[in-house]
Amino acid sequence: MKAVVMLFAVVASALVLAGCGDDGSSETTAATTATAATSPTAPTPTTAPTPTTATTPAVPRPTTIRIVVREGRPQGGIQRPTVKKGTKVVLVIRADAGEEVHLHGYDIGRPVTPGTPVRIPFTAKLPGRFELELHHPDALLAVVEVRP
Ligand SMILES: [Cu+2]
Repeated sequence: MKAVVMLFAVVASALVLAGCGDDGSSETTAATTATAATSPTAPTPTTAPTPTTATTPAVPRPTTIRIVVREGRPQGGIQRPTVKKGTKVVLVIRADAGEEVHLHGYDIGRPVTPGTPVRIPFTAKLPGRFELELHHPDALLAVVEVRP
């Protein structure tokens, strides 16, 4: 029985460690798969006043949000972009320092290479407010609001 308890403890701590940070790859894969399954023609069972049919172009362009970080701070202050649920979004972060950018909630992390913009493409299918952070050093870069 002791072995079983130990195993559980190991699994539990692994889950905790995965909560914030560096496991971007597996999360991204899952998100991409789910996107393909749910996105294009699924009817939206809401009371949203905007029709999603006639005015939608065939290939929606992604919403690009650009952030420049100098000396650990987002230039122009913390951005608070708002997008509609289902929008394809690309975060483009140009940072002169730091190890990782991390989009909370969607839990997407990407390593930072100074001088090279980091791209985080994702589909905004989770409504709420989500912090985009720089890690090591830590700084809040933006808060992305996804409206249902
Ligand atoms: Cu974080």
